Amino acid sequence: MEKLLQQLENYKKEITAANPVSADDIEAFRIKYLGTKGLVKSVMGFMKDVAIDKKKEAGQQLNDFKLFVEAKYESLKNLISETKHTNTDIDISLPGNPVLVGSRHPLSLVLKQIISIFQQLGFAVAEGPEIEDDWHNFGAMNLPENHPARDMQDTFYINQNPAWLLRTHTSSVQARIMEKQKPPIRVICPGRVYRNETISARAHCFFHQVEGLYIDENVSFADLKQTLYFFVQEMFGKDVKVRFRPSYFPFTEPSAEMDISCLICEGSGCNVCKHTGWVEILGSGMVHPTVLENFGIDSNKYTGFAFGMGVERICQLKYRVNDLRLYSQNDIRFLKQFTGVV
Ligand code: 2U9
Repeated sequence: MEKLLQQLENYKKEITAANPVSADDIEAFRIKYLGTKGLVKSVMGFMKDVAIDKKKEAGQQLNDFKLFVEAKYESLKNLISETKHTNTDIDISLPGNPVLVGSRHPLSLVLKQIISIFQQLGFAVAEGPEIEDDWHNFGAMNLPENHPARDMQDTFYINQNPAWLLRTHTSSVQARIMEKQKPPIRVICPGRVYRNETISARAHCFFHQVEGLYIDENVSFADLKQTLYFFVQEMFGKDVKVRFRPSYFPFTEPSAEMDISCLICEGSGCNVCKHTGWVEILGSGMVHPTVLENFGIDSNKYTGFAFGMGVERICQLKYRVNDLRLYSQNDIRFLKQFTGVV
């Protein structure tokens, strides 16, 4: 028994020191120690020479020895499968598979720029729901019941509940702000709006707006003009000229549309400006007293100006995008032209 234990210790030392690396050497190790004619089988044969009262202990020792050899063999196999991956299969000198990073959508780029210009003037940014009720989209905005903008032709109503509609402008967001907040209010509201129009190069069933609202004591039309002049100079450059034309919106009085000098022909006349030298870029006006009173704001104490612009329109003028459908077709040849332009 003593001799057997000594013998097993010697074998363990030999096995611990064994260091086969290649697959062939590890297989030779298996055959030598764990094969049908291997060492583990042959030491098991010693059992028959062990005295009867020592058989239990000897069996234990031999079994431990077998587990020891098997564990060593498993660790050698794992080692080879790890080195196989790092050294043999992967050629680290090969160029990697290119990852397409993509780029910002032109409307996102332009929107980001519009927001940052108004932020410089102290405007906060607010967002609101795209599904609205009649009051926030129309009623509060002084749009009378029979106004054409309420017509089923223009507005998408929700089938399940026609009291709900898809907002036709982001004025509904300003309405929600005026409900909660008292003047001074200085905010811009960017977002998607919906109108039921036949899709063409010049119209889509949705587009993006930025509307602005500034209400305080002594806000004047001069403030409106200077604010919007600053905006176009930042957006289109210092040389751009502006003009205001009288207009009409139910929610502003007086109302005005703003044109900028044509960026293509610099005022001399071309197709883009229809030979007028001017292109329309946004609508604006002094907030109608009725709209202020709708929210409990004293129109004798407070005045305000508001404006609205289409992001697609600004992007069209800045980058000469002449078909509205391009913005939503996901054509990579169109989209990749805007990588890093702003
Ligand atoms: C409140 C009061 C007044 C927002 C305004 C316009 C003029 C305007 C159009 C421009 C092109 C919409 O995207 S477009 O089709 N918008 O001309 N929007 S004043 O007036 C408001 C808003 C909120 C409480």
